[in-house]
Amino acid sequence: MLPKDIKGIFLTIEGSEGVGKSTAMKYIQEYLSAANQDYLLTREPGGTKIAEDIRKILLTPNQEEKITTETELLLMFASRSQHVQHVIIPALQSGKWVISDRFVDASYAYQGGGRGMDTARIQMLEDWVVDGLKPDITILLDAPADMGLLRAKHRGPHDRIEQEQIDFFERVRAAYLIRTKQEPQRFRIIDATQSLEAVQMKIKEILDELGLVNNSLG
Ligand code: Z5A
Repeated sequence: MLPKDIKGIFLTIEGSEGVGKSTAMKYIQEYLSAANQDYLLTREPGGTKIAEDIRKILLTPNQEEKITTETELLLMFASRSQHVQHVIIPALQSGKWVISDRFVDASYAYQGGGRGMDTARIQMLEDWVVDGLKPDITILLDAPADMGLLRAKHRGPHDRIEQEQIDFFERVRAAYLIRTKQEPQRFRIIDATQSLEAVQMKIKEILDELGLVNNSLG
């Protein structure tokens, strides 16, 4: 059961490939540091030793044995269980803000939307593994799949999931947008096709809304 003594704020960043999540995380880090807010930056899949080991299995291309859709989903939630119990909940209990680069919504978007997995199965795992823990705010960086892929192209070799075709990432984007309609109070959608400055301005407005006094970032 979710402990009652959660004191920190839980914020997640979501979006398809290359929309600027890592860049947004850096900006949020600067904002929280300037506001003297105690925080923890983390990511999924990953965030603990075991969860990072699972991440390697999930993202390393493997020609010898195809990872099934079921295995992919279960491993996402296995790593999430480690992350939630060992990192996210203790940090929130200590009053830290936790900022995670992806969380449960990514499973609905990638395994549900991208792979076509029945969302009832994802919901079942969410109920079991995450046990009621919901982000206070989720920032969705939204952009057409081709733009994200273009931005991400300049990095190193593609991981296993990044090797998917554009229609996969279009389904991911569509599934994210469905999530925003289901929980409009939690999501803040940012048009990620805008300039970096414009995106950061929107992120600042969202963080300001959360009540931290921080006038040092323009
Ligand atoms: N996954 C899943 O399937 N199911 C799950 O439940 C979970 C995850 C949790 C790992 O995610 C993979 O796991 C991911 C989903 C899957 N697979 N895919 N694809 P990840 O978050 O580690 O990796 P990622 O999605 O591939 O993120 P990314 O490619 O690193 O992208 P990003 O962090 O969103 O982008 P970025 O590095 O910040 O920006 C990309 C470039 O664009 C960079 O050069 C920036 O300087 C530039 N940029 C950023 N913003 C702008 C603007 N506004 N204008 C111009 N240029 C910009």
